[in-house]
Order: sequence, then structure tokens, then C-alpha cells
Amino acid sequence: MKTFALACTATTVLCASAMGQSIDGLYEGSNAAVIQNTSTNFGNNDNPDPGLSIGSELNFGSASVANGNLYIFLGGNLETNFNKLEVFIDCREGGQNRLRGDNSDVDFGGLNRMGDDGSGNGMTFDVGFEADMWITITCGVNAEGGMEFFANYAELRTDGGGYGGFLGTGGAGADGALISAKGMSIAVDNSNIAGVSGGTGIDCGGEGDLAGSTGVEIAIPLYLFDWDGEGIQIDSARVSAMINAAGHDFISNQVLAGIYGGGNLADPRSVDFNALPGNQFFESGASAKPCLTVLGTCCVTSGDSVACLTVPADVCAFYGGEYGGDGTSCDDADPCLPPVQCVSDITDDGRVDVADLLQVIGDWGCIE
Ligand SMILES: [Ca+2]
Ligand SMILES: [Ca+2]
Ligand SMILES: [Ca+2]
Ligand SMILES: [Ca+2]
Repeated sequence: MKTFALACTATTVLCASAMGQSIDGLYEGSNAAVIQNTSTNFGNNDNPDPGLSIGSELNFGSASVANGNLYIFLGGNLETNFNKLEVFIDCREGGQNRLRGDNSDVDFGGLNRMGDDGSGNGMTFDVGFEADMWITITCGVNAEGGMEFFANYAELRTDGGGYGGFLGTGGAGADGALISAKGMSIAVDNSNIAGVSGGTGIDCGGEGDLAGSTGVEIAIPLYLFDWDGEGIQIDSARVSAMINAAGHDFISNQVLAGIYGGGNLADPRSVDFNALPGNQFFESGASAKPCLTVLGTCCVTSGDSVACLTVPADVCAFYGGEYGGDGTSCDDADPCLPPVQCVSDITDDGRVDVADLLQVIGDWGCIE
């Protein structure tokens, strides 16, 4: 009981919902379910203050179901500039693989800003992930110059609609933990100055024992998923988390599970996670794969242009690129030469052979 006394000064009744785990923004586990593989393009924080942060990153993720709660921990930072942490949870039948545009009007239309605008778009998760709930957390600065966060959530029912609403506000660390009227607990600790660095390449969100790492910690009573009171059993969950811009309208490259390098994903309505290698979600109880160390150049040809990525071989295969071998780098000289142009290919069939010669002989003496 002593372990969650700090986070539970508000009421003992609501605190019981998070029993067994201290909701304080400090990770008590050792291993994670997933570790970030991409540098952050939304700013690398170097301020150890538990409240203020000058960047956002998602270094690792963990989820577990116990004591009637779903516990989620996301190691990293949420910048104090009103950018959004979006957390989608799939833990019961039904839900939304592609976000609808007629969900609850919550956070000033922020949820539906990511969904279908009527043209058939909407953020699309990897096959099999059908989100049942969304939670969003925002960090800003209060009048005293300290960090203040607020949170909203909504049900994501198969046919849209559903309940959504404001959960409340909190501050930094254990003392600032939010315990909402719905029984949800949220804590944010922005002290992290480790994890990924800034950029768009392959990176490593953490290695070894992650206990004591800081970030965003959430406890959700399982009854909130049982909106029809059917007594559904929940013993596992999948989570897709990402950093979005203040208007819920521009997704960064910080997604868990990670995107294997690359820039910001931009408009959420146009994001289809099936177009990115691997699953952009993680599962409760999973064991994270180690950080990527074996990389090589991957030359991806599109029309007349060739892009160079430095990625693992299987990611290169996903993109249909040509892998240059382990240890090669896009920083090497001419890692991706443009496609060979056969200037003598007169018949334009991609090769120089007797057909081209016959064309030349047939045109012999011709003057244009
Ligand atoms: Ca904790
Ligand atoms: Ca579901
Ligand atoms: Ca960092
Ligand atoms: Ca994917």
C-alpha cells in the first residue's frame, strides 16, 4: 500500500482501482513489450525537469492486465507545447480498424479529425487491430510556469457514436497524477533525457533493465470497456500509441511499435499503418525485440528516382528495395546508382540486341 501513497492522496476509494501498481510515471517493470526503433523528429528533450519538456518521444511500451485494470506505460516525453499523445487500445471484440468520422465529439473534434472525413479515408491500423478505446494526453504550461496536463478519452464502437469526455487535469510526476471520476489514473513524468535522439533514422529507445525509466503511465478500469454490461472478460490488450500535433492533425514519426526509420507521417487521415513494415502496435505481456544493429543500404526505385534508406534487410524487402549488404550505409559514396540507361536501345525494350541492329540497318541512309 505504501508504494502508491504518493499518487493516491485524493481519495482512497479511487486509488484502489490502480492497486498493485504505482501510477506515478516511473516504470516498475524491467523489460518492455516494445522498444522504439526510430529517432524522434518532434524534438529530443534535454531538460531533466519532470514537468517541462522541449521534445516528444516514445522510447518503449508496456501493457498488462491485472487487478481489474489495464496498465499501460509509455517511456519517453510529451512536449509541453500542446502536442498530443494518442493511445489506441484493442482489447475486446469489434471496434475500428479504420477510424470513423462519427465518434464522440471530444477534445474539440480532435478524435474525428483523425477519422474518415466522408471520402473514405481515416487512420488505418495494421490488419487485425480494431481499436475499442482512445485516450489522448496534452501537456502545457500553467500560469506559474509549471507543467499541467489534461486528458480525454472515448469509446470506439464498431458503429461509431459511443461515450467520450474530459478526464481532468494533472501535473508532473506522482504528486500530479490525475485520478478521474471514471476511475482512470494517469501520471506524466517528463524527466527522460535518454532514449532516442533527434532525427529520422534507425535508433534505439532503450536497452537492458528499464526499471526507473520515466514517461506516461495509465491505469484503466476494465469495466470501462464493457459499455453494454455484458460481463466481458478481458485478459490481454494491444496498444497503438503515437505523438500527434496540437490539432490532432499531423502525426510525427514517433509510433509504437516503431516505423523503422523515416520522417513524420503527416495527416492522420491519410496514414495507413499497413504501408509501414511490421505492426504499429504492441501486445500486453510481449517481450521486446532487441534494438536493431545490423543495417545496410536499401535502394528503392520509384520511376526515375532512387531513394536510399539504411534499414535491416527484411525492412528493405518490405519496401521492394535492393539491399546493399550488412554494414553498408547511405553515407557511403554512390550507395544507390540510378538505373542503367542503355542509349543504344533503339527499340526501347530495355535491352540492346539484334532487334536494335536491324532497326539501324533498316533506317540506313535515312536523314531526318
Ligand atoms: Ca509506476
Ligand atoms: Ca477490438
Ligand atoms: Ca531522447
Ligand atoms: Ca505496419
